[in-house]
Amino acid sequence: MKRQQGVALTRQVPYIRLPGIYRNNIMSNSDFGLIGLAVMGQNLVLNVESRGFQVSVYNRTTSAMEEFVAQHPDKKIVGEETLEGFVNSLASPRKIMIMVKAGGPVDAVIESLLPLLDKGDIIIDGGNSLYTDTERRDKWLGDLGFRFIGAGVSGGEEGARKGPSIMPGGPTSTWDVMKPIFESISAKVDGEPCVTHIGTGGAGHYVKMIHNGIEYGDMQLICEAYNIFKAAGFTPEELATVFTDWNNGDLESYLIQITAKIFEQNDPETGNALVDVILDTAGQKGTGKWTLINAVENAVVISTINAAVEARILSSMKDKRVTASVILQGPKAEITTDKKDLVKKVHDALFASKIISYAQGLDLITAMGEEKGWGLDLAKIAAIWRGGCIIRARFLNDITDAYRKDPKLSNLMLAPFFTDLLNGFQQNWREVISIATLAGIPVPAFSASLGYYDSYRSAVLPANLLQAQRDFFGAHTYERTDKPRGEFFHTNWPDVIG
Ligand code: NBP
Repeated sequence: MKRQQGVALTRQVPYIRLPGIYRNNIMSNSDFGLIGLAVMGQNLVLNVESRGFQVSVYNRTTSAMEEFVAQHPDKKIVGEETLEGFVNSLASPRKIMIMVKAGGPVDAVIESLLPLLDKGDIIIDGGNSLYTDTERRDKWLGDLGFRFIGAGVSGGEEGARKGPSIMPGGPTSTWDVMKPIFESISAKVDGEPCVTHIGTGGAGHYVKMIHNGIEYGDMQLICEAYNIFKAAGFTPEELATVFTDWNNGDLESYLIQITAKIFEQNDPETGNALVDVILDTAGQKGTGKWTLINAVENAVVISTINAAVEARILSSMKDKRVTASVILQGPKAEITTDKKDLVKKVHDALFASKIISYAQGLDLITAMGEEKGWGLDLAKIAAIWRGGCIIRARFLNDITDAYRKDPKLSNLMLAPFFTDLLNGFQQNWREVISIATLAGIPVPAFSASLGYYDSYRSAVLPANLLQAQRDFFGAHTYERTDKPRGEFFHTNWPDVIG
């Protein structure tokens, strides 16, 4: 067994190398173990270690482990070449976090770990696993006497290093064991750690999935604002100023902040703004798609997130779009609205759409929580998104307040604070969508959000005609406006020839 390690030990004892093996007889076992030393794993290890814990690490490809350990000689990090060595280096009950690619690799790691573990040891899957996989693993490992936590970790590389938002799901008793480590490594907002026990089973990974869906929505809404400003002739410098100003106001958020920084970044090769040389095709890893599938299964509308996922798909069809751009006609993408006026209008449209996106995402979390009996606390979920994660934003304080005041809130739009905002924003929101549409600029997420808002506030929708159509071709029956609900009627519609 070969053990590589960063030198600094808790008690500053020298590292002892015995013939043939690397071994330290004096050093205590590690408090925490992590498997998977890619970007997230490495940064989480540094984070955990920085809070005073000794961490053992293992990676399938040994060279990655060796390089990582060598880069951090002063840290209490123990590198192991073999899984056996890794497992043996951990204090009992072992706490092992897996940070590998979601899907098959997680099962592969668990399967190779199981013969080496003792009952009661804790495995934490910190990757972006599909919550149904987490539910399966929870049962599988629970039945075998092991303890399992499926924890969503958000914040990317920087969050993992400095303090992520963590969404753990699993048995309460296992959470209690992990709580001190999770609370110490998580981001803090107003002294509160951005981690809470989300619920049992796959609840943590489920909430992380919706978090990612909301992230898709936020990013697309910002892109639509940018596209409108571009058509109005804003330079990258002007865009940087707009987003910096927004970040100093009620739209303050990580994504607005990094967007301002992106506009300030020049391309060393051309000297132009870097954003202008980046190809307009977006990638995705699947959490947005999973969110959509789950929304359909739960009959919950998440039209903003849906539009965001579809926008990425359309963006990836670059060749088809280029071909169509010279065949299909539309107006010149040019906006002549006064720039200051436009900034205010787009601010309102963006904020209103963002409220809708969160309202929809939280609606889906509520529906699924009820379906699964997870007992989810929306105020706590919103609170742990206030720091560390990609969607962290000032207005999550207001969302937290709204759910603290009314835990049974039926829709975020109906919390008085957000109702007032939407009522105030709605006129500019409409105007922005009109301006963009008349200039042929696609604003699918702005439009989907407004469509949801208008549908939700419509006491009467045209579904009367829809029910008539259904009854016409399929005798599906309908209810009447002038009869009690629950009474169903059918009409013998005329035959149609053809
Ligand atoms: P990746 O998702 O790129 O995974 C790379 C790691 O998985 C490497 O350590 C690799 O080992 C290991 N691995 C693979 Br691939 N197949 C394996 C197998 N069959 N057995 C053992 N190890 C295997 O890493 P990441 O970007 O750090 O993300 C880790 C997890 O965290 C993912 O689930 C990701 O979705 C999630 N996440 C990522 C971010 C982010 O910003 N990147 C943010 C939040 C969550 P190798 O070195 O031997 O190939």
